[in-house]
Amino acid sequence: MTAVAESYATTPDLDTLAASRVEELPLATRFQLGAELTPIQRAFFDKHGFIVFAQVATAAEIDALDLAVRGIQDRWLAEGRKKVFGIPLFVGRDHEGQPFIQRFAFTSCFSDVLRDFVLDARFEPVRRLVGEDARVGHREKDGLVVNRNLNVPGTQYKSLGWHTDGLRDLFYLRQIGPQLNVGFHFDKTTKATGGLRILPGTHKQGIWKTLTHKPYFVDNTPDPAEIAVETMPGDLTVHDGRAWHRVEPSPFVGPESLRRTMYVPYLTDAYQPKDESSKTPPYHYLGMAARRVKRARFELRERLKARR
Ligand SMILES: O=C(O)CCC(=O)C(=O)O
Ligand SMILES: [Fe+2]
Repeated sequence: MTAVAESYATTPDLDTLAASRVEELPLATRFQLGAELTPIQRAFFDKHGFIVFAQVATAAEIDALDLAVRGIQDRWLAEGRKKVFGIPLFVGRDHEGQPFIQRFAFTSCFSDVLRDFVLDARFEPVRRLVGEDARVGHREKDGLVVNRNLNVPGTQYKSLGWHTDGLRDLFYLRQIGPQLNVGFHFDKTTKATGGLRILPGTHKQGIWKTLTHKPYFVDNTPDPAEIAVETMPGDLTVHDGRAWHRVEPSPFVGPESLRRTMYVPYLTDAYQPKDESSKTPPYHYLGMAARRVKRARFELRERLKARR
């Protein structure tokens, strides 16, 4: 009756179940995105703080998006760009030692392929889950973010420790509000190959647990209660940023470890566009410092190796 991640099967009547049957569904359930979110889909998301919609994008669309991202990388590397609208890029190395952008911000401002894709009508029900008047913040927050986790020597971003996304609100002394993270997944990831891990249900924890349940970002050890959000290329996931989550690194090294995701900023608060003169938000300085240390360590190791 239910879809299990191992077989990646989907069942036509799954999405029309009564909401009261949510308890019967395994956490690995994969839903189908239709014209509206169904009661069972809403119940699942509300209960667990995340939901997976199977293959909302085709293989051809994924290829076109990937090509667009690589085009942006070529331009930004040629320009020697370090930031976009104040948001630092994460620039690491690929498996051949070439510069490789691992976190892009505001990509939809630099590619019509990306912009048109995220504005496509099929994603309307997801936008309305965030709010009836929610908009895609092309120029707000970090814009349309593309992450490329890669496990190679010299990587700047192969994983991410435990966190909630509410910490950013605290930096601004705002109350932590619901923040729905809508992600497109370009690659297959399974429990065994790394990827997103969530503590289901923790989006309903109090502020104290949000602050103290785990040390932010430094701890990336598996938790017995975590679940792996397994994805196929073209899947869309929504997770509540107030839930504890992390990204497990791939056990592979090199191109096989590549995990590409794209996160859409659906926003409902006052319009706050950014441009090239925008300041870097304070919390990004912590990340920049950490990446500088990582880079220095990597370069030192390379130099020592070269001397031997
Ligand atoms: O890579 C992911 O799927 C999640 C990334 C994430 O949690 C974040 O950037 O805050
Ligand atoms: Fe996050």
